[in-house]
Amino acid sequence: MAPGADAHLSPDELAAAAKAAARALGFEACGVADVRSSPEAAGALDAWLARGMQGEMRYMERQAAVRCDPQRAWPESQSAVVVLHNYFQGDAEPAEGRGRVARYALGADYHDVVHARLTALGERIVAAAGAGSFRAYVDAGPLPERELARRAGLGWFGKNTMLIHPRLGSFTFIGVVLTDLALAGDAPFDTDRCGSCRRCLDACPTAAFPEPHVLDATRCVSYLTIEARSPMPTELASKVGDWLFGCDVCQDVCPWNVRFAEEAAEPLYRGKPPGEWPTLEELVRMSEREHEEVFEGTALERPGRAGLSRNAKVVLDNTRRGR
Ligand code: B12
Ligand code: SF4
Ligand code: SF4
Repeated sequence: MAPGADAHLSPDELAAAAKAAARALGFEACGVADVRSSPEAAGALDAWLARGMQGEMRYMERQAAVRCDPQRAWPESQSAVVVLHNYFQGDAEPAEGRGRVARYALGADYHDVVHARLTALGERIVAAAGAGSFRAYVDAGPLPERELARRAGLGWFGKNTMLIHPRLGSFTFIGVVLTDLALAGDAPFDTDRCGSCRRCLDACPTAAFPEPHVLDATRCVSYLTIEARSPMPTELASKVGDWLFGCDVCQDVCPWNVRFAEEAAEPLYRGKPPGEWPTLEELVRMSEREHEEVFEGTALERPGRAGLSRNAKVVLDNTRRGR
């Protein structure tokens, strides 16, 4: 392993400085993970890909080798500072004539919000050390973010595959700052606190869990409404119900969220009032320009006008059938 950048502070002092900076920037939890590759995570990812559960998400195949080895993403990296940002919004009921939007997408695009904050975090770590460099990742890069969060002591993998923090629940984004500085690592979260519960598995509207801890993305409403570009398979479309974008069902039923999820402190994650969202009928008719005007800067840009219009038609059909 190449020697890390020369810091003025000890690994313990640097880790403490990073955690204080993360708190000051509004992250609810922060831990430090080592950046070694993970054979278990690589095995889980390979098995998932071999079963074709990634569907049209070709980037998951292309990046497979890099995904479980942060040092292939950035060879100089020595430590991963991992943070959680709570985005929970209590009541996310849509208004009459509108579809349901997953809570993570109600406000500003988290890629922008978290990335800006991670950059500030990286700068503060480097400033505290007096040396070094960093790279910030949230969702868009080829990192095993849940595995890094578990290794940083931030939670366990629920049967619904979510990273669950014992005091925050799972309505959190995971952000990662890789740095070439050496920071003292935290103890990995090694216990599974799901016990005999299986509420998420039973509640999933499309039966997307072939077994606990494994999600067949090709059946998941989140994939079908956000990532997939093809028309929705008829068998699944009728089960999507009123979800226009994403899905929160397997998190809503989780006791760890029922008990601990609190309204996000971050105002940027708050959505506009339910009555101000476009109606399903409006979404079906919307032009490219209107789509851009309404959804610019939000996660709803991802499926594009065609994707959202497809979803709106599915929800309209389901509503008419009384689902
Ligand atoms: C592809 C993807 C999806 C796909 C597939 C989801 C999935 N479960 O795999 C789809 C489009 C369906 C999706 C949906 C959602 N997603 Co998504 N998604 C991702 C992405 C880009 C990669 C995930 C991945 O690698 N999947 C492949 C499978 C095999 O990996 P996995 O189940 O996560 O398992 C990994 C680890 O758990 C570990 N592992 C698994 N088993 C074992 C066993 C052992 C012994 C060990 C050591 C390790 C290990 O290794 C695996 C490979 O890294 C990540 C961002 C990132 N770069 O990581 C976000 C991410 C997972 N998504 C996120 C979110 C918020 C969502 C949604 C809630 C959005 C919504 N409301 O609609 C849903 C949740 C659905 C669900 N129950 O998972 C967050 C999750 C935050 C959290 N607290 O867990 C992430 C981390 C993005 C972020 N930076 O915040 N997503
Ligand atoms: S997000 Fe919805 S569709 Fe996807 S696994 Fe969870 S409950 Fe099932
Ligand atoms: S609903 Fe139950 S089984 Fe599913 S993730 Fe939560 S605690 Fe685990």
